[in-house]
Amino acid sequence: MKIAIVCYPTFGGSGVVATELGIALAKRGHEVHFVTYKQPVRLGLLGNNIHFHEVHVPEYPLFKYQPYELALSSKLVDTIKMNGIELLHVHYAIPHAYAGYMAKKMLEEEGIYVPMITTLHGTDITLVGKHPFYRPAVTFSINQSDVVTSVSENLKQRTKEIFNITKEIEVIPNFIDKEKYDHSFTDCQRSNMAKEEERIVTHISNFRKVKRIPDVLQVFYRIQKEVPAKLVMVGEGPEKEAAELLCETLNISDKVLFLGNSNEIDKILCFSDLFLLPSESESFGLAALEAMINRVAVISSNTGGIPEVNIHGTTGYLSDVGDVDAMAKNAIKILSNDAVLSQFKENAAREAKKFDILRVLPLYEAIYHKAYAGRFKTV
Ligand code: GMT
Repeated sequence: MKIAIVCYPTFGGSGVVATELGIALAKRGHEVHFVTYKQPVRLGLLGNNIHFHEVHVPEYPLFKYQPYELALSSKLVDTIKMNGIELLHVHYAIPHAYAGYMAKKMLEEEGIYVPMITTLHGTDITLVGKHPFYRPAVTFSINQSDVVTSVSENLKQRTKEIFNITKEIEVIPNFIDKEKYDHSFTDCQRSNMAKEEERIVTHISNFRKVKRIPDVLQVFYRIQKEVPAKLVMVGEGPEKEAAELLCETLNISDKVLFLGNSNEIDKILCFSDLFLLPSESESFGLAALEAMINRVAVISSNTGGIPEVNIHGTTGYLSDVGDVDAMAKNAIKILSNDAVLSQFKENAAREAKKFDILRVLPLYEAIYHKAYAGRFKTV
């Protein structure tokens, strides 16, 4: 099929999922067209089956806010017409589903019917909880999508609680490409990060409030008092500076490395023993899944969709949001015994394989075909 994918091109989870999905679809022979304002960070070389169309929003002095939705919907109309696109898949409701709907309607005026799949990722839903004035537009664009998917069962329930949704929501979980991790790095360059006897604890995120970065540091503070350890913090975001200050206050700066954004997540996870994800809310927790496939145990909060990924007592442990004592206690239990640690690592990799893209991709393909077959039924 010829598929247009709309996503955020940044390091955020939804952009990563959309990009990896597009790459996998292209490998399966589909023609994939990414439509967004910058080439997605995980998208490598473009080729016969993978194309990128940049949405450009010209600066115009009259506008206080440049109209991205308008530029996106116009770009979609052009891209769909010029490339014979058969299906539109938008990741993240705000404003992608809204712009997608406008494009769809403009095309219908010309007798072109392109079904739209909207995938909800979580922050598009919670954002409306915080800013209810978005509700009418988001409810409308979700209900007007031909198919709506959510990345976890929990997100599906939350969406139904927050919005008046008339559309069925299909759960298609996030995924990882197991094959990418089948190679075992012979040298993770672990010695660059920590001493032989030290455990390596890792956190990867966009350092927003929702990630509860101070909890990451408080858990690590307790860990390093009991077990020799280093903490590797990967990512950039508004909480980073305060985190660096808190490290000084806790007197752990020499044990914490801030690496910034990275395209080499798998290399970092390769030398990690434990992943910390104490988030306030998390629709899925893709970062935890990426850790697990790299044989890293997970200590997380029990919020949102995380329990669908991190299995308590098997791949790691879950605790209430903010319960840093319980998180630290469980982390120490895993880290202080070699046999226990390797059992958790093995379990993590095994459970992660259940989310292999080869299992998940056919679920998307099935809804694509269903939506395409019913494309003349306008919603
Ligand atoms: O919070 C993030 O890490 C970014 C955010 C996004 O919208 O890109 O991630 C959301 O989507 C990811 C992919 O589906 C999920 O794995 C994350 O759990 C979700 N984040 C939240 O719900 C806070």
